[in-house]
Amino acid sequence: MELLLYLVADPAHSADRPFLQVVAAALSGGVVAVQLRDKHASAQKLLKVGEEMRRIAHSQSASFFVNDRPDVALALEADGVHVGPEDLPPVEARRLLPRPRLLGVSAGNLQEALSAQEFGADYLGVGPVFPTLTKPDAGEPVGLETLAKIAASVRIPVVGIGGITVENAASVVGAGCAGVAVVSALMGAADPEQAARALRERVDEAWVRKSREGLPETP
Ligand code: TZP
Ligand code: MG
Repeated sequence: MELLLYLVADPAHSADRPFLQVVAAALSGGVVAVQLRDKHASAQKLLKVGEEMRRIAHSQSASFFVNDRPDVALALEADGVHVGPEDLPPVEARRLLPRPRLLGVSAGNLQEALSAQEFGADYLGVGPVFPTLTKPDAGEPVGLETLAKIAASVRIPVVGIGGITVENAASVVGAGCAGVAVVSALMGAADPEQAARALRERVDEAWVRKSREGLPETP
């Protein structure tokens, strides 16, 4: 499962541009996983947009996730679903969407992270890492230190989310995350393809640094 750069695609943040065009551009720039997040859409609308988004994502070898709705993820044959505290609990989402479909779960602290792992999550979205205006009810930022503690305490990959930009993306990977998840850094970018490329560069560099640090010194 690739999680280096995960786009949480929400049409409410695409700055009045054609939503799927923004998503396609971000995918061309290096997004490896995309999640359809639309808090206001009917199931019908999610199916229609999701069908197209899955096609675009798969044409770029990216994974396609649906936010909140295991039923819609199932109907769309999505690669997975992402659930948070107000959605079906992970154990129920897992029952509806057995493996090999992927289950992503939001966690804001260590206890939530461990519990999500126990109930079958394949990856965790931990945040908000930094302050964000995108999700006003996201709670207090967890910060890099807590993020690192969570990432070190679970066996499954963690993506950081919330307030992540090209300036701070490397620190999130440095804290132990597999990748970064963003909304506004890509949905609101003037040039989403270029913005994705710049983010991927920072994330990839941070991974190279991390792998080097993990290697023994060469004599
Ligand atoms: N979950 C925690 S923070 C957040 C979500 C969906 C919003 C992230 O948006 P942005 O614009 O990348 O800060
Ligand atoms: Mg949710």
